[in-house]
Amino acid sequence: MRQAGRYLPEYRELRSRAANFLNFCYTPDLAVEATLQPLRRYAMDAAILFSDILVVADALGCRVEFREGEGPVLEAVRSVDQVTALRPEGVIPHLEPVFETVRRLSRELPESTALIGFAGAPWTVAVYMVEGRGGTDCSTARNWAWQDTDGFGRLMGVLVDATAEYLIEQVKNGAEAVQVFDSWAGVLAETQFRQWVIAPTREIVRRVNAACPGIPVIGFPRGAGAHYAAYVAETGVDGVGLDAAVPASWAAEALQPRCAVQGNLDNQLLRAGGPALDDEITRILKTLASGPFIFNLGHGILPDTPPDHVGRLAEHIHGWPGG
Ligand code: 1CP
Repeated sequence: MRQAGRYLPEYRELRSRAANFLNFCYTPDLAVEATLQPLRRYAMDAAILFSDILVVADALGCRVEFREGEGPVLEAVRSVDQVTALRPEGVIPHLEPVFETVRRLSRELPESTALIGFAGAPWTVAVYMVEGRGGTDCSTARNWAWQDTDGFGRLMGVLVDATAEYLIEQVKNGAEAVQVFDSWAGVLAETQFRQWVIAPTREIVRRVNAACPGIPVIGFPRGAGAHYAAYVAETGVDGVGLDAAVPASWAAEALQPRCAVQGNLDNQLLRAGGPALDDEITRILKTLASGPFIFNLGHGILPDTPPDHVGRLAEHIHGWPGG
């Protein structure tokens, strides 16, 4: 999940130096620094590349703008003609500044700190491209997918290719694991979940595994509920990110025998702090830390989280046997 961001005063200062959020992501000096800021404060075992999932939409030619207080706004893609007008061949050249950031980070980070690259999953990036903004119920994308499955499938095909290439390029430049964020997986009914979450993710995992043997792929189908089991069994991911609503005891029984699990502290509790935070960290560790496990939040860190709470979390985990 996000570990950089607005909850850190030094991030807000750095952010104010870039003209806009995408320039921030495309300026290696700033993106390297934003990635490293949380590691300077806390004993984190891994760094997550500072970028955003929407850079792939931008690189395809679907212009993205991050507006203060409003979030991302995109030129909506709602027809096959608009899909045909996208520029898949431009993706890798456009994202060169991100690869430069990855190269610099891989040189700067100590051997013991893993560098995690990432991309949005095709379904989630498609939702932003079709809706044209965040914070919707994804109904324009879901409706297109039901009414014109082949047309929507064309967009998904472009995104599968671009996402796989982008992740492989991150690994070639130094990422040691990659995570695929499917933040809107949870809105889909079973048939669409299989078609637009499981199938494209399986294809991306297959391509990354073929090009980058030994590099773990972590999937995060947020809100997938009972679909988590099929997601793990059928996509071939090496690790799965759990949102905060997934019962840890169920994940230990149903998922951990097949892959590593990552999660799943409620980001609201990290912000709230206090004894309930300590109790919950302990409960998650007791339930999951005897299997393959990466402690994480169930979703990104909230901007009004007190930085001390994050420090307390890192200390608590490192104090755990084997932490
Ligand atoms: O400075 C700012 O105010 C911008 C806030 C911000 C940040 C810090 C955005 C805008 N993106 C990011 C960075 C980011 N995004 C990272 C880098 C790692 C890190 O910060 O440590 C990562 C991994 C992401 C991933 C991301 N972006 C996701 C997937 C994970 C998730 O949170 O579900 C999604 C959905 C986005 C889209 C996005 N980017 C930014 C916003 C505000 C949003 C959400 C818009 C919405 O739908 O409401």
